[in-house]
Amino acid sequence: MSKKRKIGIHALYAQDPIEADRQLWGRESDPQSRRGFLKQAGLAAMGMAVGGPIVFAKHMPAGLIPAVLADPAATPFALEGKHPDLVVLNDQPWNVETPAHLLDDDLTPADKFFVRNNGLVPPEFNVDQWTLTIDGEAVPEPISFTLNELKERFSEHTYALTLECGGNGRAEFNPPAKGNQWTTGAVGCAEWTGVRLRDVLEAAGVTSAAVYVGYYGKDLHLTKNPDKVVISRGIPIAKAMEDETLIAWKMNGEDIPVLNGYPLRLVVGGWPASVSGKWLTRLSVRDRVHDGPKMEAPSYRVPNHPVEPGTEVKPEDMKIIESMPVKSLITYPKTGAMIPQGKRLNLRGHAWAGDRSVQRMEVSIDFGATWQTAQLSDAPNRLAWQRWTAEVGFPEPGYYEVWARATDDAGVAQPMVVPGWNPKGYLNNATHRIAVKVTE
Ligand SMILES: Nc1nc2c(c(=O)[nH]1)N[C@H]1C(S)=C(S)[C@@H](COP(=O)(O)O)O[C@H]1N2
Ligand SMILES: [Mo]
Repeated sequence: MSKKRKIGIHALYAQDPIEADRQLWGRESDPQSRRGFLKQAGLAAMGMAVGGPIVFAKHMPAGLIPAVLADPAATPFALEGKHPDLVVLNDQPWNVETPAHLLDDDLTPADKFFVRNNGLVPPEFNVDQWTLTIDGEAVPEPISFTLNELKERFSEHTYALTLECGGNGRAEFNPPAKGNQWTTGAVGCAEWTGVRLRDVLEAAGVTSAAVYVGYYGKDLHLTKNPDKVVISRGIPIAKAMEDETLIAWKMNGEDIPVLNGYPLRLVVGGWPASVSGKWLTRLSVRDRVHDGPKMEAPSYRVPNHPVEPGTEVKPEDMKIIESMPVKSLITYPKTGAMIPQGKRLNLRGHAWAGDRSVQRMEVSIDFGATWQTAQLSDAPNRLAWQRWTAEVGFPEPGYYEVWARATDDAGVAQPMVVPGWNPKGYLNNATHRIAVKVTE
């Protein structure tokens, strides 16, 4: 399905069926024949692209573009348990983003929460036997807790916490960065329930040698090699010890969805969500910066100094991303809204700022020439996004764009254009904009 955008053909048949066959199916078709005869390899590749084997492939006319690829707006095969209008960027592994208007809820419901998997969801397991082991140089000896022991032994805490993928907004960088082409939807804010990571580290006897806490999860590497670790990132000990850093088993009061880390995950608000390890089985309390897969450059790192777009940056010139930058979304109305002349429009959205809070929210209907202050609510707790609302009027019928800009408590505002290019396309916090048409 990741091929969809590249093909981008809306017609039922390609203009040039022979060329289309070559591109789509990897075969040469017979111009005299109404059918194309697929090579095995082409068939397998097409099966991957459409999400399953094409049962009646032998009847498929030459040059036919499968409907699933022909309509770039459609997300045909919804991910089980997720809202059908989430956008599938990749299904091996699953990477699925949420359109802005579906992020309108105060707390993102489980079925609308984005999915970013680096590997495959863990194969079947017995949740009663799930254990979490704490080990590493900065604990006296490894210690394990079953899920039930965690629940019984430590006090439970609930926080609303915003998770945003470090690569959210990547699609806008130029030259493009490889990786999932997230637009605006790799973000969500849910209420998470669990125990404090700090309480568990203290029970494990964390020593003053602790520098970093790295996680390990039960997901399966894409190669299906059980010995290969998919991803093992971590956070500095100070972030690990914050009140809001949770080892969670509930999202919005229910079991966490399997795709989002059931039965146990780390939730570290305000930092790239890649540090919020899913399917959590082990925490390693390190006496150095953790060195698991995807800690090394260029993963989740940006250049130390601004670079010209397209520059190759040496690993030693990159730093690990910590707090995410200030950002906001317009979640109502959906882009493309039409409103009658004379009617005022109520806008809504969320704003967040990593470890900081958002201090000011503004909207513009004239491409940023003038700005109007929006109402901004306090967050329910630290590291949760904040609701904003605004009411705007339009002078005359026509096309408008609504732009929204947040400023954090250190006075840093979102840029109106895509900020600092970096090799992996992280940290795009440019202002969100929507199209509005005012009709006569
Ligand atoms: N075990 C494990 N944890 C993981 C990942 C993963 O692939 N495996 N992906 C990380 C990344 S890059 C992100 S952005 C978040 C996404 O969390 P979500 O799928 O619940 O939205 O999980 C993080 N935790
Ligand atoms: Mo991510």
